[in-house]
Amino acid sequence: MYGRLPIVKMLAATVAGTVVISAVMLPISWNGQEASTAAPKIDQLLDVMIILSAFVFSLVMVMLFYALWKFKAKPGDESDGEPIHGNTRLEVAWTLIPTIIVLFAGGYSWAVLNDIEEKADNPLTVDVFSQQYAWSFAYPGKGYVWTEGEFHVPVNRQIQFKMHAQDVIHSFWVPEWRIKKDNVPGITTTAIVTPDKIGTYQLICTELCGFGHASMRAKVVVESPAKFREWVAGLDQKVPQPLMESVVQDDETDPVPLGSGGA
Ligand SMILES: [Cu+2]
Repeated sequence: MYGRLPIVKMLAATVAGTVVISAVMLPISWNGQEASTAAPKIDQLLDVMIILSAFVFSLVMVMLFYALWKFKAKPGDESDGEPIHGNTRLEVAWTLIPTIIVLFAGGYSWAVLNDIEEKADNPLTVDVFSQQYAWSFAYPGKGYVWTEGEFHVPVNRQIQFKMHAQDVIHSFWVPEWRIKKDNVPGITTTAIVTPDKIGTYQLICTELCGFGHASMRAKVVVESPAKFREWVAGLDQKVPQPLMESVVQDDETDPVPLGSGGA
């Protein structure tokens, strides 16, 4: 037998590792400014995941270095290692602990997702079209007026983005909103976000989609409802027919007139 593991010391080293890694990682603002109602909740989730990951990483490192130090062969020792037939307590522990961590992380993520995707009473629908290598946008409530490379949304109103891809998979990401969703050819995906800070942001394609992927960006303007109404009233182009077909196939889109409620 190897004797008992120095459990208390190993646990102390694991906790110390968790504290040090967390102290380095938590103050970093990984995604910049928070500009949607979902952002603080997602950032908090990320913080919890960082602490959990720091704990698991520290535990593995402590066990690894303990084993390296404790069971190192003496110089000149050419004999076989001791035969080992399992350790029930250890096996129960390394099954139970990860199970608890994964169930907790899954449950917590589920709760956050449920919360941030809860539908508001009067959402604004915006159709998003993505193709190599450009973004364009339509406002169904305004008779599908269409704009390229830049879109505006009112502040403090829930937006339901209906995503369409014309060729390959693209992905919709506005870092300050934290929301990220794939645009997949043949189906319509939905992203829900409530921007809560006026400003200009960047929409970034975050799915490697070809040669021009890095330049596939669009300007995002979050403004007051009045300014938004003015901007959208100035749009005079309608969605081109090939793009419109991908809207028609989406039987979920339920245009909410821009005039109703907040916008
Ligand atoms: Cu891309």
